[in-house]
Amino acid sequence: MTSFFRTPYFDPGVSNNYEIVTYDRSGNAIAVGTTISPPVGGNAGPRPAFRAYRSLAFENENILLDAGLTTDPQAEMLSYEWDLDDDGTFEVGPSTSALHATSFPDPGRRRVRLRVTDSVGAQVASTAIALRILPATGPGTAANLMLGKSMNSPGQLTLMWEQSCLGSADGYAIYEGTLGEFESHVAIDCSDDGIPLIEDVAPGPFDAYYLVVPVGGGVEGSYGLESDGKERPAGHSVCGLPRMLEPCP
Ligand SMILES: [Ca+2]
Ligand SMILES: [Ca+2]
Repeated sequence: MTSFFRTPYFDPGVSNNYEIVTYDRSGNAIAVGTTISPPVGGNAGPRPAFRAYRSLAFENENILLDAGLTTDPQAEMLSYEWDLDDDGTFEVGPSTSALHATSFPDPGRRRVRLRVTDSVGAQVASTAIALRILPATGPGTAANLMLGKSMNSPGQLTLMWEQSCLGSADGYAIYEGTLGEFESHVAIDCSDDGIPLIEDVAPGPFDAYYLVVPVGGGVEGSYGLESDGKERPAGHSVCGLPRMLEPCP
């Protein structure tokens, strides 16, 4: 029997050691090693790697997939595709963004894979990672907001957040304010469809804070809970009494 294995994992111009281990159904194993010296030059495929911010989530709760760990030996522009049900069809993408937010409507186990293509067309798929989706328990889940450097727009920030109200928020508003001057914030972006739960923003010329709030029916929901358990504005329960939304640009 002859089989072929493709791999993007090699270093050109030096000896690379590989070992193949085969198992039978009883667990007996046999290993065969070989050394290959790939020529210098040419293109090597990308090396896909990703992580999920939440491998355990409720149904319809946002899960952020981040392929930012992917590398390419030629440091080429990469495009990303996602197979969200591990059936071999990559139904999301291709996109030049390494981030993808998704959710699943039913509880159960899901396997997700990433496929990356470099600018020469070399394409490599990752192994799958498993996600566990739990039955929803109703509204009131506090949002987690993450902040990082934008991978697509140098000098900008990427805001990533989770849905804060299961099933009840259909959009979001992003506010920017000056640190130390609470309620100095003004609206800088808003959406009425709730997706994507990722936005790049140009940071202000000051020490800024950001608020991302869910929006339902034109009113602003809760800002969520602070780490000390308090909520702003005081007296509002999570996803409870709304405050009127400020005008969005
Ligand atoms: Ca390449
Ligand atoms: Ca698929």
